[in-house]
Amino acid sequence: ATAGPAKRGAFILFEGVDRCGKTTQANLLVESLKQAGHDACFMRFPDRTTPIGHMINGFLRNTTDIDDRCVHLLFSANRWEAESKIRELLKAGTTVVCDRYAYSGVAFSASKPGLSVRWCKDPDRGLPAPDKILFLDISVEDAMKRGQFGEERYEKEEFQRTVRATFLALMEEDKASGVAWQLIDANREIGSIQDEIQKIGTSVVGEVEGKEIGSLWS
Ligand code: FDM
Repeated sequence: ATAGPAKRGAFILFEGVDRCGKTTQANLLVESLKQAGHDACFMRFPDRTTPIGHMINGFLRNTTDIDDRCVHLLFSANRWEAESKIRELLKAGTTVVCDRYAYSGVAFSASKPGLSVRWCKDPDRGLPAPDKILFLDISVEDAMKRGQFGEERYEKEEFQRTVRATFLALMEEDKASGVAWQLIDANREIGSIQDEIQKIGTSVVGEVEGKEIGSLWS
């Protein structure tokens, strides 16, 4: 008997406004998947460790100014430089849990005047598509109760409100095409959010068997 095709990993994204708890929950999901015997790893964008990531970091920390469209392309390039690694991990059976991806790319850039959603989506078209997008939703008001935003460029109340609205619009727009968004009420105890996400994560890992890795926005 020949073994069937190796079971691939799932590609699970966490998206949301600042202070919604994405990073905490993404790490908790990786741990619980590993405890259940799955291969899983944490990844985040922007990846500030690469040369492109250094440029992005300087922009976010306000040490350098970069044109809005130019920085949008850098964020996208920062994903493309990880593309083959993501595909290899998924093919090898590792579930990739990712803190922000192209949806953040669009939500943040298209919240600026003059940048359309369509223009913002184009550079990321063709990247590995997620099997699930967990949108950790919290009002900006409630997010701010968790402590003031920091000093980075986008950590401003008004801008974050616009970003949340853009995220919700992207989710709405995707409804017809069956993209697997899941809205999570993030204004709860860490433990109960974790329980909900663990159930979703476990079922997604089971569902990808035999399913090809998709291609973003194409
Ligand atoms: N961000 C993140 C973008 O503007 N575009 C992108 O493509 C991505 C991935 O960068 F304000 C923004 C979102 C956030 C900042 O913050 C990165 P964290 O705290 O490292 O996630």
